Amino acid sequence: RIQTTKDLAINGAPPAFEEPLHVGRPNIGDQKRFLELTSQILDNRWLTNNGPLVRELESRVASLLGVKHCIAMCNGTVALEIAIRALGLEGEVIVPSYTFIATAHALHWQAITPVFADIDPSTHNLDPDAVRRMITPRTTGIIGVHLWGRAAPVDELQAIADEHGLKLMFDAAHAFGSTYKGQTIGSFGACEVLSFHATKAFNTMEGGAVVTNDDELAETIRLMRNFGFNGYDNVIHPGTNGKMIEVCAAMGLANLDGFGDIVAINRRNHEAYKLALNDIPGISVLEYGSSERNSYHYLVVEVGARCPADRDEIVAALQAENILARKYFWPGCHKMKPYRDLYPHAGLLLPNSEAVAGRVIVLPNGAAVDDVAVSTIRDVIVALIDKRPIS
Ligand code: T4K
Repeated sequence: RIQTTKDLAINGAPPAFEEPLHVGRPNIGDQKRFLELTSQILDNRWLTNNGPLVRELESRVASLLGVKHCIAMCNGTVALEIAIRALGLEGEVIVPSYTFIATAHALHWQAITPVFADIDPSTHNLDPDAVRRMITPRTTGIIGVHLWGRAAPVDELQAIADEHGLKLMFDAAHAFGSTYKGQTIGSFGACEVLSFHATKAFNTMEGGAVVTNDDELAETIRLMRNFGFNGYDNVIHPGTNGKMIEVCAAMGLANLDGFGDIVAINRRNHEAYKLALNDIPGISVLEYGSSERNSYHYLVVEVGARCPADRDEIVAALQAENILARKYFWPGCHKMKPYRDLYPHAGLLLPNSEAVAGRVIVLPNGAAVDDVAVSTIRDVIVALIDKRPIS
């Protein structure tokens, strides 16, 4: 048991855990069902190209989210790229910098300039006033990100888009099953993009989807996902290969039924983490509130100025114990190599993004986390700040 600084692995003691405790350990649902479906795939010899399991997954996700169309893809990044292209975005598109790099890359990859707008430090999502400040004559769209599954300011962003004639779409990679004003995320903006990556609350190993209520857009996206084919030998649209394979759909179908159980485990862990950590000076566990649904997948902790240890010291101490805490999404897209050379002064416009990126730690969550893990994480932080003055 860790009681003093001498017991910490950073000071030479053995690590608290022999095996690493990961952020993003995949949730595995009904394993028997997955293996049955996989065997069915092999028997049918239908492995990809809009197979029966992909179509079943699309229809189940669409009805779960209350949206007309779900177009499954090989991953969330390709889904973003296709949605951006299908919407005809070009020139400049406004995005947060405080997000996973894929949001910016999906634009840059298509020679569109991602223009980074600052976030509201209390929500970690785009600040509508900051978005307004970044609009130029070259702006064609806005991509809001529902970070940590908490909805972006959908109504405010829609109002800005309408006022300036811009397209609005959402990166909903974190937001499977979340709500905004009581409505399930999936129907907002022109379309929303989901990620079903292995590390997400709901996963298909690799995978993603575009969801939309727009029939014409859905049709274009379906064509673009499959090289623009409209039947054999007939290409009617430019396209790429964004198809989901049947094995991934099988994983999705096997995971879908257990999604509620995963959320319940995450919620329970969230309560345990709050009890264990919130009385440490300067430490606070991000709240999801009771008025909206959230998968509680991301266990986000903010390290404030009152904490005697800084964020990086805490992460280093936890990692030494084999608790692989992450600094998502430090340092912000605008400071990553492909963008920092393009926008050397972007940081001046992004004070909140930089501050939040400097104080967030994401901790392990899901079925692998138990009370021992939570109390060990508390013990590590308490031992680290032992006898240091509180600022
Ligand atoms: N937009 C947003 C806002 C996103 O967050 C993402 C993805 C996207 C778009 C793009 O969607 P995809 O194209 O990925 O579908 C991870 C994920 O790779 C990425 O999907 C996710 N966001 C991001 C937040 O996290 P890394 O670089 O942190 O992953 P990595 O390899 O370090 O894995 C995380 C931890 O999970 C590790 O400690 C190991 C553990 N792990 C991972 C895998 C894959 C396992 O235990 N088993 C596994 O199979 O990006």
